[in-house]
Amino acid sequence: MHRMLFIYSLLLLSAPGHAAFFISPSGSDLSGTGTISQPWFSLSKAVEAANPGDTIYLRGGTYQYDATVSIEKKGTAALPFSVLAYHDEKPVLDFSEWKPEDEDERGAARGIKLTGEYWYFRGIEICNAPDNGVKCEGAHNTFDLCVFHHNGDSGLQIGLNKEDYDSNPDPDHIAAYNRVINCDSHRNADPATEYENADGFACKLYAGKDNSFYGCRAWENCDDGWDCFQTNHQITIENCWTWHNGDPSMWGLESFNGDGNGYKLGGDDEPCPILVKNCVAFDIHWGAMSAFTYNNNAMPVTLLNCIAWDCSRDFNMQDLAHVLKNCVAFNSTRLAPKDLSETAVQVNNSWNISGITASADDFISLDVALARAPRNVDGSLPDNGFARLKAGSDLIDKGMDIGLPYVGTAPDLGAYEYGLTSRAAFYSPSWIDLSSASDHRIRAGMFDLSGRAARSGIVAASSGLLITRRFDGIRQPGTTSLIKINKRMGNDPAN
Ligand SMILES: [Ca+2]
Ligand SMILES: [Ca+2]
Ligand SMILES: [Ca+2]
Ligand SMILES: [Ca+2]
Repeated sequence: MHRMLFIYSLLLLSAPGHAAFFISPSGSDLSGTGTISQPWFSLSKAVEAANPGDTIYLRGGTYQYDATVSIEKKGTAALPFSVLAYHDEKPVLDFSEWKPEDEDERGAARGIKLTGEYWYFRGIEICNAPDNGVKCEGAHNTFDLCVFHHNGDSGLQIGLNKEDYDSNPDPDHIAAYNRVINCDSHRNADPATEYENADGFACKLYAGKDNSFYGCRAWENCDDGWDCFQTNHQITIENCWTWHNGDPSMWGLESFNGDGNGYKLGGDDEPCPILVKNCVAFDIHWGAMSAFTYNNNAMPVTLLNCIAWDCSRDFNMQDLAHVLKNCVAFNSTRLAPKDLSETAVQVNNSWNISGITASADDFISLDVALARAPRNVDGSLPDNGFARLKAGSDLIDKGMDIGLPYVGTAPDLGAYEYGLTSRAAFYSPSWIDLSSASDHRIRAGMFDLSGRAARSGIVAASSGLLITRRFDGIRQPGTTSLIKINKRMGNDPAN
């Protein structure tokens, strides 16, 4: 059958009148105009020019900055600011040329300090800041596909401090409602404070409501992978991996106070509701530190389908009625349930079920090289067999139905359901109306502004019929997406 493929329609879904600004490592704040042909150099310059709804594009290459990029402006849900890598380019914000004069200056020397609201960052690498790569004290912000590494304190830290929290008239809604999606944070370390503070991701020291992490990895940080110390609002950590934090041998022979937990889920007797699900921790060996620790949280922590292996302690959940369901532990020095409180609610964990044995043999691979492999093209964690159950594992179908999707007769133990090929839809679904002048099938693909395919699908259309197609892959409601629709002529059912 004769077929012809052509672009049927190209729609840019952004409200008219919103500006796009460009920066480039070879740009100039003095002679540039912020256009693609005459970009600026500094992100600060573009932030200064932007209004709500505008987009700042970062061309690829390394930007050497020597001062904090302060972002204070507030967008709205309908008019967010966007700071995006341009297409598939790789912008790196490198703060290594910044040499603070003293410890006071260093302690405030963040790469980006964000007190603004509704900022969406995508595809940006932030490294070598003397303090945090990013310190987020704002709300409703999103970090998507960003990488934080070799910073002098935590890669990304969300929170205030007790003084600012206590003195703020509305503290619960600042440092709040931030989302961290598909980000990596590694090799952050704070030699200036004897390596005791630099975590991969910190949501600590008085963060506000409802911060969440999804699809992120933290490894080889001198302190913890995740740290939720001293905060008291809901934090959700989902589908994340961490390993090999707190290893003093990585940082020379200087005085070393790194903790080296995987997920530190509380601190200092503050009550903090924390939900951790489908998360992985391994190779957590230094000190007597733990893959998952409640760390004196004054509220019970909930752990669903989490897994730990090769750790000093796997699940350190004492004192309270913590909830652990469908979790797996093996090959640790102090195996669960050794460090679980007597009141912990334990349901269908690998150590609760007689007749099964959790071991490396249950998995396709536990190779760290696969854990640190490049992400899938849509930004999700690499789907290469790492931490995935293999056929015949006795952990399959041994879980309890806790409302997560599953296949087979029951949910499996551990982070990933055997045979479940579709990735969890994280983003809110969107619906797009298509109409067709004649009978044919339409291939509709959705791309984000970096040119990355988010979702695609085939729609069978009849003449004059308005059809509605659901897409689960749009990055954020209200932000700009690109829809490309290819129409295939004829009625070839194969397409
Ligand atoms: Ca510490
Ligand atoms: Ca820490
Ligand atoms: Ca087994
Ligand atoms: Ca199953």
